[in-house]
Amino acid sequence: MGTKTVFATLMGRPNVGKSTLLNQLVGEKISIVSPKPQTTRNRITGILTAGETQYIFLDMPGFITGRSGLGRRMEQTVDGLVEQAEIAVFVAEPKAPAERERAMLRRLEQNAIPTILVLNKIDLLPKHRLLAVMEAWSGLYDFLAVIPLSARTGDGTEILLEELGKQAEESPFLYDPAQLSDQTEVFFACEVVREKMLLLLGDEVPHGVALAADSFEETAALISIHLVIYCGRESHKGMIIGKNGRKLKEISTRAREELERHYQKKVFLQCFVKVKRDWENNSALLDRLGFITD
Ligand SMILES: Nc1nc2c(ncn2[C@@H]2O[C@H](COP(=O)(O)OP(=O)(O)OP(=O)(O)O)[C@@H](O)[C@H]2O)c(=O)[nH]1
Ligand SMILES: [Mg+2]
Repeated sequence: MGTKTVFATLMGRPNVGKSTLLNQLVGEKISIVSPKPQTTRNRITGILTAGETQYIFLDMPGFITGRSGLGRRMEQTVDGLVEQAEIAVFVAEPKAPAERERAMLRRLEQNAIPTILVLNKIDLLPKHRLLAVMEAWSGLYDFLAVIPLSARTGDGTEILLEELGKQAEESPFLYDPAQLSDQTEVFFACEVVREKMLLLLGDEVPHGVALAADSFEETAALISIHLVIYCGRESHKGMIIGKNGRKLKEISTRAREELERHYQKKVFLQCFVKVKRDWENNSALLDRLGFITD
């Protein structure tokens, strides 16, 4: 038998666990994760090659209503990916469907997109409540399958892969089987720093930053990365840097440690904070920062 491929687009409201699921499926951290909604801002591709099947997963921002230039681009990314999806993996928390979720299902229906429903975070749900939740969702769409799952523990992911495998079509592999993602190392480094900011700073500040690499140099022994953190306000810059530079040091140390584990190499990481007023609405800068819509 020949090789097969399947494209699966992970979609759902912010914070339901799409990126955690992507990482669990691929078996490595590809997409950053945080307890704060709107963590993912771009399309992130993860690749799993198992036997003769190559699964290509697309992670993306959650369903949001974009208010800033950045928010609108995130919303457009979602809209484009929803409508172009080959197979949708609709991720939701195991509770009653919200209006936004119903609206998205209607969009999928209009575009006749085959959809698998994943009810994630079942590790948090008492078992006896699962059936009622599954019933509440099942009537909303002619799902290919409804799969309760825990992206955190990995429970249920085999069933999801099995269902997706049924949808795979004969095709040569589109990526080298050793490849896990198509994102650049520079982008990943910026994302890891942004994740640490989401984890270590309050709500407002990390949502108001964007990162770009000034330089990324790799030698046999060391990766040296210089990043710029753009923020919109002088007060945010102060919070990012912290008293005596302590906060920024903590952010960069945590990011460096993770990048060293990821690259299996020593990393030198320097982050420089710059105020760029209203960057979220600066179209040229958004282009440069890679917020290109799909
Ligand atoms: N208990 C539990 N927590 C989970 C599970 N999956 C994800 N989480 C947590 O849910 C939070 C959000 O996870 P993400 O993977 O960042 O969610 P997302 O859907 O990608 O969010 P956005 O990128 O903001 O749209 C994080 O704190 C995760 O650790 C799960 O199966 N069980
Ligand atoms: Mg995400």
